[in-house]
Amino acid sequence: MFKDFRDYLDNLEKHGLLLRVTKEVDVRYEIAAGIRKISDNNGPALLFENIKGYPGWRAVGGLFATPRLMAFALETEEKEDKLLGRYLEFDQRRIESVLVPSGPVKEVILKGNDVDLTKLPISTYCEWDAGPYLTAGVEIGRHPTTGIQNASMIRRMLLGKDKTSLAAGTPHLREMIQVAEKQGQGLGVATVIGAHPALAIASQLNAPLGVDEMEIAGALRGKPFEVVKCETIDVQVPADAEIVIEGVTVPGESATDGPFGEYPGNYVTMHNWFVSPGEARHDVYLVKVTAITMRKGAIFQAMLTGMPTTENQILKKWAMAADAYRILNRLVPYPEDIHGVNLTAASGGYHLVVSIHKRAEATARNIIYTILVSGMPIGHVVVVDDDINSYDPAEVEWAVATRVRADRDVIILPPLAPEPGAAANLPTHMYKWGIDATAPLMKEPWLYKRAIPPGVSEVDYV
Ligand SMILES: [Mn+2]
Repeated sequence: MFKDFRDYLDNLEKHGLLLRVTKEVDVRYEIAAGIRKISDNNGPALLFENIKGYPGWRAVGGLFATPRLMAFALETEEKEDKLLGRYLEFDQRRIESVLVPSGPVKEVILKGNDVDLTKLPISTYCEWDAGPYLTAGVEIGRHPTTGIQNASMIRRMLLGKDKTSLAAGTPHLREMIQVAEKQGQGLGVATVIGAHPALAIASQLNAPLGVDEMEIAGALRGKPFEVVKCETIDVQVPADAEIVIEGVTVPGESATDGPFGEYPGNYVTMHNWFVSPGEARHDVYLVKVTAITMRKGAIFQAMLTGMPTTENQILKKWAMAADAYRILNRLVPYPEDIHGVNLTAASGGYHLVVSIHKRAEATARNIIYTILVSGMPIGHVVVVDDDINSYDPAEVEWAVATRVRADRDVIILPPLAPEPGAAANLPTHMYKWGIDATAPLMKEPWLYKRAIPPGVSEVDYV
């Protein structure tokens, strides 16, 4: 069990999963390029110790860049079923946070004119990005009426020494900002950078509004988060975080944001978000930063998104798969009939492949319909039989190639209202399809079986 963020980094290094980079790097593209390279080469995560123009600063990046790194953060094995199973162990559990008077995050407190985000090594990531972005922060806010906190991750464009955008794509934070604005106030939002990894992991779960994801994070790490009060806003944050940026949304004002290379793999601007066909949405909020608190020698965290596969797709992959599993668990008569639930990282999270033990012909279709209208941001569902490994793209392709009758098994839904978190300038959120790539139930099942000679595993001469 990791004690805190630094202990987690120490453990990563001990296991060869964190590399110190002493070569000087620029926050403009160079940190991102390093993370890109390790994302494409199965790690390790990187600790940049020499950042041009930011003497004394260190920045870690790519912490969740590979399934191996995720498995390490989750303290489980790097196997699809183990990773999903780990989420299903903790996603319904809670351990309440404990308020403490102070903690390391208060070692440095900057307020008023001392607030200057340009002194933090905030990266610019992809070629056409509009500017530097905060990407690895967990945004924590408190619901103005219920008083319950919420944790999620949202991109934040740097707009000045004390200003950022807040492109509130996650529905709960957006809801809280809207409630505050109706009361004529801004919402206090704390950006937590460099906390115990359970916080970032739990922030990706689809917990209902009214559930504090930090309590799920407590359940994941097996002990409560110790939290301290922020200096300038009514929010509580992990006492041992590296950096906390406190800010307040400015009611009635919107911010510019993007283009920014996002999780679908392309650039996402805000003017083409939509709530229904043709209806533009402009809820990019402006945040005025009111304080920055830090540990001494704080370690910054960079996080790459953009073209899959990056830590963004990996970080949400099993959180979303667990959500899909919970939905399907209620749908099929026998939960053990669900063999694999693969939210593919390579699709940016838009493809779900489900393998099932099929007892009734309609089950695959029911799975497709149910997931596509569930409100999850999944655009395409492929259902395969349990003799197909849903995590192996080649096996899935073979099932699609040999078990699909296009006139019957390709299901195209009429346009749907986009789900609350719809975030991309892509058709995926409204125009959805599924493929039933299961073989029909029949008396001669060998018709659809893979043709393989028996005894391959006993061959010992090659
Ligand atoms: Mn939430």
